Amino acid sequence: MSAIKLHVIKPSVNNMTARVFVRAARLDFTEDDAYGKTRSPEFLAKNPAHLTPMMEGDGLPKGVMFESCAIMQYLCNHHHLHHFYPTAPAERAMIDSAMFYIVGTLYPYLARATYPALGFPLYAGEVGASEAEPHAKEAAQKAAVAALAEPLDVLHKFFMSGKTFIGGDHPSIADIRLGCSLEFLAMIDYALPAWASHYLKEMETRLGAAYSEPAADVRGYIGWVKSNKK
Ligand SMILES: N[C@@H](CCC(=O)N[C@@H](CS)C(=O)NCC(=O)O)C(=O)O
Repeated sequence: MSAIKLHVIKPSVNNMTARVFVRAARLDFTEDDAYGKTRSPEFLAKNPAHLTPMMEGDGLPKGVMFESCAIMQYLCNHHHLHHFYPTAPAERAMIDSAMFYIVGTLYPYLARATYPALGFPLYAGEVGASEAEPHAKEAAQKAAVAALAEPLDVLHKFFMSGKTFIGGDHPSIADIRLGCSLEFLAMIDYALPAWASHYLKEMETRLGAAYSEPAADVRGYIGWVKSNKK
């Protein structure tokens, strides 16, 4: 039996991140489709946060863990996958810095910009999730789209700074998190800067089927939502 069991929701880029990683790292894993199951008593008993990706793994104190980036960090540490997550403290610090910036700054803008169109629930307390008038929701969504440019520029100029990837000449776990996140921007036909389109192509070329296979689920979902809107 595989040591790693991933519980995933396939149209999600948070999930795509973990799904690409286990494939790229050639780990032995199984996947369970958790769509519609995350609030079930069985799932909640394992993971009260009801979030996917969730990984079941031997030796984890609670038997499971969640958060896409933490899953990648743990698996890199456990399997000594230094080409995805360098061990030198200064190099690792840059990967961590980029990854926290992606999930803490870029992704909240990206979610506010794309979730309404994707039909995904927005986070409580946000305009999009409130009883606000449609014009207020639209204004909030537009503001989020406009806000994306700055973190994208920082990721390019500061973290990549002339290299192909944040990880240098090989995609790191921060790159996997970034590439997967950017996939959702197709939902709103966001005009990616040229460097980002090139970067996504490089990610897919370098990681091959490890990237393309989970990407197909996200792209398929986006295509399906778009075709239903016509
Ligand atoms: N920061 C988390 C976000 C995880 C997340 O939001 N997962 C959503 C799918 S995109 C989920 O599982 N939702 C199901 C639920 O809340 O019941 C990560 O990167 O793993």
